[in-house]
Amino acid sequence: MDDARKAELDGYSEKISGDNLVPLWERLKTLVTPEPVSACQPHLWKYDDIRPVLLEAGSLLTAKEAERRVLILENPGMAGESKITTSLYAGIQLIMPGEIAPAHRHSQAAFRFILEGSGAYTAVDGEKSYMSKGDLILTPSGRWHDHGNESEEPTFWLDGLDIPIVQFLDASFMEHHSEDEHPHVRKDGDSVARYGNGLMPIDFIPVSNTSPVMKYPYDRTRESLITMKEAGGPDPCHGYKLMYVNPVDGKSAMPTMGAFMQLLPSGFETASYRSTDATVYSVVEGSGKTRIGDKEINWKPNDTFVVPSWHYHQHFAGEDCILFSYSDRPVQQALGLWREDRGNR
Ligand code: GTQ
Repeated sequence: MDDARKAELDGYSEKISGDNLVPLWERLKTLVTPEPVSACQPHLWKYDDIRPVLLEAGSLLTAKEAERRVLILENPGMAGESKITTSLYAGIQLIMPGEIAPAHRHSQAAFRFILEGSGAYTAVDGEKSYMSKGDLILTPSGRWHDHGNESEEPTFWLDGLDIPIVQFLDASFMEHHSEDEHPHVRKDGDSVARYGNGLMPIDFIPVSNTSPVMKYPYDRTRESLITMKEAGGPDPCHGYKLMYVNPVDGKSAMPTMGAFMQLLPSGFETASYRSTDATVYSVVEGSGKTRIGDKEINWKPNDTFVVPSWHYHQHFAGEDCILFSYSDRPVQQALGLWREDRGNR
């Protein structure tokens, strides 16, 4: 393009900018890309780095003062945005013995993936789910929830929330309960007994598209994985991988976040794989490494790491490893956008 034409086109853009108009021909290439382009970067957060500073926050302010005593895991490619991936939030929460994190409810859905401690709980609409390492506990959209710690030890967990999705849709509502604790109106573990044993009350009518099971205990998840491993036949890309499901419809336990648990046998090396759902991993057992493009991340238990959308990656298990992960996969699948590439190049 010669200088005169460029000046003419620039002049045109300048002229219409005051009318809140922008020529698409200047933007098309960045708006509609041939492949996903993301600010999200591969990154590792080591539990050994987070634990001491979070404990320090434990003596700086109470759970009640903070409302939630959490350190946000912020992706270095999206500083200031409180996101771990473009669509999802992650934080590590601490509750000290005897504390209550007061009851509130919000549009954002959350889950707790327990890292350390036992005897603390999350109560959802007054039903307590007690925490042990590796448990997944749901807090569906719009339900009252408070956290408490009846044990003698600090309890740490990974919070996964769909905050950036709700923000993107401008659909956030939040309220505080009049009391710190919602009245404990239901028996502890009620939802697991009713819906989590391969049974369901006859004529049950679901009130939402989130699983009615509030807790997926680790001992059961682990038993499933170990049994599968003993039977053999790992998937080349995933090892032995399970998805947390809503027993009502067999779909993802949560509509906005897919949650998964996988076992990689000692010495296993996964085949190169990529998918459009950026994925957050929390290491439950074992140590190993993950190669993401040309970056290598060495991880061990309770570390958190992120694999961005459409990045080839491979996991290497130094010993038998169990990895929890979550992503926006159910959102992309509901919209017909999800893609994977099993490396058959
Ligand atoms: O526990 O309700 O990490 O509302 C961020 C927002 C946790 C919670 C977070 C929240 C919570």
